[in-house]
Amino acid sequence: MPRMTQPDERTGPTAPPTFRHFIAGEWVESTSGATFESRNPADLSDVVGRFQAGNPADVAQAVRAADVAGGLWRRTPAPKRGEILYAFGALLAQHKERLARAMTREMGKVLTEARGDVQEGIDIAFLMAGEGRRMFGDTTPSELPDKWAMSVRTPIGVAGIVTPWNFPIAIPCWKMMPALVTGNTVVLKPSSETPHCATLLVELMAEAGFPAGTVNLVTGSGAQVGNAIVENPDVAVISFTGNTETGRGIAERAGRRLKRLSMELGGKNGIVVLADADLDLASDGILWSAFGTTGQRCTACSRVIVDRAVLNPLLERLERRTRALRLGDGLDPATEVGPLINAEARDKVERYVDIGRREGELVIGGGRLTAPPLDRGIFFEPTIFAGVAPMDRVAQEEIFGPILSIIAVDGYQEAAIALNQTRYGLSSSIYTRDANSAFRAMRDFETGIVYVNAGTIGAETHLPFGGVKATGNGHREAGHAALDTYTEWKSIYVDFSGRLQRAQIDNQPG
Ligand code: UN1
Repeated sequence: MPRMTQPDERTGPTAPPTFRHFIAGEWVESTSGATFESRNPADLSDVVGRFQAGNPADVAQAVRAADVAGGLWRRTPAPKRGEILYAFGALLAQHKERLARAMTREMGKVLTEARGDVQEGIDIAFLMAGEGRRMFGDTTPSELPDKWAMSVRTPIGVAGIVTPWNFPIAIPCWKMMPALVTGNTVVLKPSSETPHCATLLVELMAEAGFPAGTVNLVTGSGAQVGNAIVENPDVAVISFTGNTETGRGIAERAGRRLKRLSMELGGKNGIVVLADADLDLASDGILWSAFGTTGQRCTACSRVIVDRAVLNPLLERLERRTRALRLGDGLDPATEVGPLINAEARDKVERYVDIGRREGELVIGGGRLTAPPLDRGIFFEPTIFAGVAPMDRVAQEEIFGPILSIIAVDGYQEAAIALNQTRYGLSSSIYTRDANSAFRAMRDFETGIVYVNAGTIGAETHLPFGGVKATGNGHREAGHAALDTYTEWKSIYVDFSGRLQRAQIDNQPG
């Protein structure tokens, strides 16, 4: 039976609650009758909840609901749509602490970072709410007399939003806010690692006043739910953040159907440290970028390219400070580094530690943490390899964990070459006290985001976010650039001359 409110059904005194899809404004069960569970990676005995294992039939219902709701929503004045985004942003702010705690419990990032994640959702909600009163097009002169010309943004239709677990509130908001303010409706498929965060988010969206059917949530696997969204002919635009391999598969299938596609994929972000850098400042930025979120950010730094003249003093600082990092449950205020997301992620990190041991030399870390209470979760030591060459596998392949490779070079030129020697191009950084070197880096680094004297993480929502090369397909999220993903341009000509006027012909001599 459909329900209007989210249930908190417990089948026994200790059984976790079961949550539902949100389709056409109602909380409903999957037609599959199956559920899956989400667990706390800091303590695997802690089951956050059970969630619907969605299937293609559920997706078909959600897309139909979104399609129907789109008829009215696209005709709702954009400033009115924006007001609902404002209301949602305010609700997110009001519930920030509750959501942050739920996030830490479900995916492990430390509480201060979880608060930042929710804050990023609030920021984009307010930014996009304002777009309801901007959404600028061009008015421009016509080449003919008594003729008016302008271009306006129009919604594309139903947006399929497929999101990862590492920013379980921020990234769905980055995608849904611009989609909705421009008049699209959405079907959200969150990562199966973070269905609870998505459920809490969608509850607040319903409360904020998004009309029934404008926002739909279908939980479940990529194979069952994600694929069905990508293949559905009534989903006109897909926005995906995740690994490059999955993204490539989505892009191939969506490309055959000529869908609009925004892809935010892998990264192998580097920090260059020149000989004149402030090494304490650089260490701050490197530690935060490499081990913040346990290295599980698209923007995380996994390569440091350092001038040989300062290699040893930098390494000494990094080793000392890495040794002092406190690992644990992110809800504990003393914790600086939380767990990895799951056992599969830890296996992958371990495989790369083996590779790193062959390619470079282990400076610190490299092992699981198994002493109680960390044995209850998926903990891995922050790890540094030195003596790595730019083309080594640990310096080339995305690991998505707390592994940092140190590459020594001589001077800016070599550093810039090494920095760009990667198939990815999301974020990069340079530490230097020399203004000329900083400006050369801003020009030379082949990434969508460049930082000067700051780490590779911490992008702000009012600037374009995204990368070049294999990091994506040229689209940008956040900032006003995000509107491009979710709108079609319509060019409109109004001839008020009362006669036939032929462009390119009647205004030419002869
Ligand atoms: C991501 O890891 O996919 O710049 C997003 C940052 C954050 C966003 C990261 N604002 O690190």
